[in-house]
Amino acid sequence: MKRQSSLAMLVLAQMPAIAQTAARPNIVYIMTDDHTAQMMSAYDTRFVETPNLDRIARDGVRFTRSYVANSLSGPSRACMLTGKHSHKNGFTNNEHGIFDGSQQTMPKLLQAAGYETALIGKWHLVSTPTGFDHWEILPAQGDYYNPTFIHQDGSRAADSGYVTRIITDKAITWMKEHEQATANPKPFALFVHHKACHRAWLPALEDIQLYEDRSFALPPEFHDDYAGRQAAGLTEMEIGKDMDIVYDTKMYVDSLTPATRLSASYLNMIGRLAPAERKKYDSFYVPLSQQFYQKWGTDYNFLPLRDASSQAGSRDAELLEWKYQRYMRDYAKVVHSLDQEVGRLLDYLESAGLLDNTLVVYTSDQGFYMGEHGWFDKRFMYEESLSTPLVMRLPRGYERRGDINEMVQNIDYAPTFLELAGAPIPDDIQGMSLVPLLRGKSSPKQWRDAIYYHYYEYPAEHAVRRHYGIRTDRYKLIHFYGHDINAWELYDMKNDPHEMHNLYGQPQMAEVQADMHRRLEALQIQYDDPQR
Ligand code: SGN
Ligand code: CA
Repeated sequence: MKRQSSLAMLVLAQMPAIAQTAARPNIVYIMTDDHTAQMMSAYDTRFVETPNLDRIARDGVRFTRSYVANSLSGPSRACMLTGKHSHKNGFTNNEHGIFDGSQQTMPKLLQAAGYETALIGKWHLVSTPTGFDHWEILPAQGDYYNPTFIHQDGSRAADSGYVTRIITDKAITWMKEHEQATANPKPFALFVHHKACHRAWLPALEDIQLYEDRSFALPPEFHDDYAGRQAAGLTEMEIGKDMDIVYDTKMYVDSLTPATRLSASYLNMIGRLAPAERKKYDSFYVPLSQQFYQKWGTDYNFLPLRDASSQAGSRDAELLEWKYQRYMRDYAKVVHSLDQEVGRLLDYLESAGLLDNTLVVYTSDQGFYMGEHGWFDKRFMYEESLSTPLVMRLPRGYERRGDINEMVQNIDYAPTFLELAGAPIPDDIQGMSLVPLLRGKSSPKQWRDAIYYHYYEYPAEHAVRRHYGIRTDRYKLIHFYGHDINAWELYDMKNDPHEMHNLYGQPQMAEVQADMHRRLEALQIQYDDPQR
């Protein structure tokens, strides 16, 4: 890939300057927060319809094995920006990380190659963005309603409206201004980073009624007892045990509601609504909450509600399933507006005549659990949160269509964009350019046969222990480590796709296990991870 890119540079160097600009595609990178493939109909038709996101896949390509390197917001973003694993870019976890913006990043390299770069939306890397000609970011996680943005001059101001719509408006405005600024604008790379669909899944007011008549099927492994998987049993991310009845499921009536761990945060979030908006919000959630507290009472012990102890037909079991339905419905509403807004962005690109010379990428910072193993949240190297949606609409000249089944990772985006821009790919970038997969009608013969993963944020919210591991086509080996755990897990992804049976140490797996250990160590050496 690197050889190809230097060839591209050579060709480029011989082209006249204007032709170079005209030929190079724009990049529109749309990244959502916690949007998982189960909730995108191009990947999974069980739950929601996402016609606009699917349109990107339909007109372009869908990656069926798309993974992150560290399933958490800040770390994922740092991997994407640098093309390097967390131990190399230095941002290993949200709690203590400050991204070193002086390091080499893909946006800076794109700038050096003559691109104009812009970033709009969630940043979450603490330090001030570098490498962007224009940026407007949400502080930390940002808010859904009337959100505050930080501007390049350091000022902060709240915009009116719903965050997904505002981010889209800002992105379109920036593109319009960019296109109109000069007769011959530079190619651009625009990073549109949505807050949707992050917890606590607050819907756009116009979508608040959606999905209420839908009853979502429970995932098959909803009632997991975590046998044989120590780290899974130690978490604080169970829908039953850990979802806050006020903050997460939005059951709040002024005079009735018990104070919960997160009820003050809930009031802060919805306190951002203007009086007329709040009225609309309350007209939906307050009657639901009244019914809820009438049924359950306010002194019912909503927490802890542990699935393993919930007898079928018991109050706990009924409440658990009710929480799941609330979670699914609210998340689905947030996805709906996201889908609409991505459609609006695509429409703009089309009407401005930009679509055919633009790479449009749609992805998320990681996947998410929609009740699998009884969970919400992410962090684990198990499939639902190791994976992330990845679809692309390709610029003119890139002929690939349909599914791409090679294993790809978010460290691959940086070298891909650089190669596409005709810029050299520095040797220290650890990802692989996806351009060979996008060019031509089929994949090249040589590709990676395993991916490496490393998660670091413990002790922290949701209590997922630190772990690293390898996934190959067939197997997955994970090591959970730290002061209170030292546990290995081995899965056969073909016979056990839901990762319910830890086969580590089983005699019939001895050969596979030894081979997976060897391959894991080889990857840790290749990526130079000191933690092994
Ligand atoms: C917040 C959420 C967590 C979530 C992290 C990280 N809690 O802390 O549930 O795991 O963000 O998410 S909340 O009470 O503030 O909603 S990430 O996507 O930004 O990494
Ligand atoms: Ca996230």
